[in-house]
Amino acid sequence: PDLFQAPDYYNIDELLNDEHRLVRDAAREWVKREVSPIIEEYAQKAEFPKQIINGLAEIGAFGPYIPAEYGGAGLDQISYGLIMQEIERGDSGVRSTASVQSSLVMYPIWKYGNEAQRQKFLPKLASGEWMGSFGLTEPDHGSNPAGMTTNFKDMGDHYLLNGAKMWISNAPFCQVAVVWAKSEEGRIHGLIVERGMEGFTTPETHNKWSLRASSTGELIFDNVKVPKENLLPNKSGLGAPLGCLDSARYGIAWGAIGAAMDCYDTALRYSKERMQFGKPIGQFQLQQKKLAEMITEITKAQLLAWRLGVMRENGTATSAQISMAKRNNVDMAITIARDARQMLGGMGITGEYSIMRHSMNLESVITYEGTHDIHLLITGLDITGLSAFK
Ligand code: TGC
Ligand code: FAD
Repeated sequence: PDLFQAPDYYNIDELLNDEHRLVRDAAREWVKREVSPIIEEYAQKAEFPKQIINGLAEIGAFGPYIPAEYGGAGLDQISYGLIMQEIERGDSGVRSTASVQSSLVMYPIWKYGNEAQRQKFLPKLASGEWMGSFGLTEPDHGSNPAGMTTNFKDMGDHYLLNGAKMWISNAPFCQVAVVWAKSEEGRIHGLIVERGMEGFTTPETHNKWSLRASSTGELIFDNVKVPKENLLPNKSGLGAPLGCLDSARYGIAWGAIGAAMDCYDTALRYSKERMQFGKPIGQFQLQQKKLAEMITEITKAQLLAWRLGVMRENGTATSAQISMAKRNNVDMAITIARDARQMLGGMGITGEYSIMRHSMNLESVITYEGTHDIHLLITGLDITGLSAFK
């Protein structure tokens, strides 16, 4: 059984309203019931558990903050964050699937799409009937998406799309892909590419040691005819995909707390049960130091995420503030995962416990949605006004 007990050292529950707690508890119960019992097996066999798609939709994980008129859950930013926290407590790969669907596929269609596109795509994405992917990264352009070479030409009655995207979450089974490509004038636009369009393929990426329960692949466009009505009309330029990343990175700042909580809770319980030298290992100062630092860092990360959520909700959070939270909280989680794994000794490397899986997953989380170093440079730019990228 999943014995997880969420730490709340500073009584952060008091900062939440009834709806937040309700949404959080429903997600927590669902993860215990539907994710924890199966996720290790799926990670071991490197497969996304498709049977959880309906459940993800039911707990509001697909478009938590998208208005109900489009099938979204119509929740606020704190509820969105709490759902991500609970899902990532189960597995970062499952949270990735939800992040991509919500913030990288539904968000751009909602914000940059027209009414017909919203009506056509959002309800089916919210229910999980259709799954989406987001193609920004290319084989030769990761941290610097402005250099992308994927492009489309205006052929009169349609666009002709060519190029390739790499490292795309959900790609192998997506029904729709929001793809960022350059026009003949070199301006970046978002196009909705649908499975079945001729010349569009999505080969899976194999042999990952991280995020194994999430399906990753390529998006390849070989003279794909994209109907003109599939171009997102209301925003273009690099700021369009980066705006989606703001929303996803905010969710990751919360999600990482979930992974860290699970590692801490597991290590704490183990430290009280595991006897060495005639004592529980939790009685040794070196192990207490690890646990005490973990709960301190989790508490700081919770406060950062909560405050950022309040600022997101009232529309004042800056992209640089989001970068700080994503970077800090993922780094916090990966450090805790590593220390927690050591506390379990040999047992820590097995699939009997979730820690090694979290630890490996977080290697992707610290890389995608902007690497650890890129986010540091975004903070550097924000405080000095000097860009290290240009
Ligand atoms: P720069 O000149 O700074 O900006 C270009 C334009 O964009 C605007 N902008 C933003 N707008 C909205 N939100 C943001 N966060 C923004 N950041 C910048 C900016 O104002 C400007 O607008 P305008 O109107 O003046 O043109 O761009 P740059 O080329 O110098 O690049 C900056 C840099 C390096 C920070 C950016 O390229 C970056 O963030 N790189 C990291 C790439 C990245 O995060 N890729 C993620 C791919 S998706 C993914 O990983 C999904 S994982 C899936 C999962 O969760 O499972
Ligand atoms: P690079 O950009 O080549 O970076 C290599 C190293 O160089 C990094 O350490 C980086 O920090 C450093 N570096 C780069 N530029 C600088 C600089 N200016 N100064 C200092 N250091 C620098 N992308 C999508 O579009 N959609 C997805 O759904 C998606 N899902 C993903 C899922 C997984 C499992 C993974 C691993 C990645 C995913 N990505 C996705 C891609 C991800 O966003 C990129 O991997 C990431 O942005 C880094 O790009 P890169 O791998 O090309 O590394």
